[in-house]
Amino acid sequence: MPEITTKPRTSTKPKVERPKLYKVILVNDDFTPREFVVTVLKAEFKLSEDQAHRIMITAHRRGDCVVAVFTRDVAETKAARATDAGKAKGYPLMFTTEPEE
Ligand code: TYC
Repeated sequence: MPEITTKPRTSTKPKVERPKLYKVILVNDDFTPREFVVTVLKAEFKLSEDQAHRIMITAHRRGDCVVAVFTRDVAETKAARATDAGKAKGYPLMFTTEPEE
């Protein structure tokens, strides 16, 4: 009778993958009032006045700014809700999403 020997597995491949994260990006425009951008950032992303103001000013000066990172579904939902808040007031305010490297 041949003997069967088994080797313990030494692979370190994780059993659960980490979900990919997506950036929500605030895009500058020439029309949306600064204070409205701050209000939307505070409401949708639960930022403080100070955090929201810094992100708004960075987008205003550089063209865009990363607001936060989330799983894909959460990032897309928040970006759409924040963009719609501007649209409801007739502003071209825009939030986009893109995968993290
Ligand atoms: N540039 C706008 C203004 O001067 C303010 C603004 C900032 C709009 C950031 C959009 O993502 C934005 N009124």
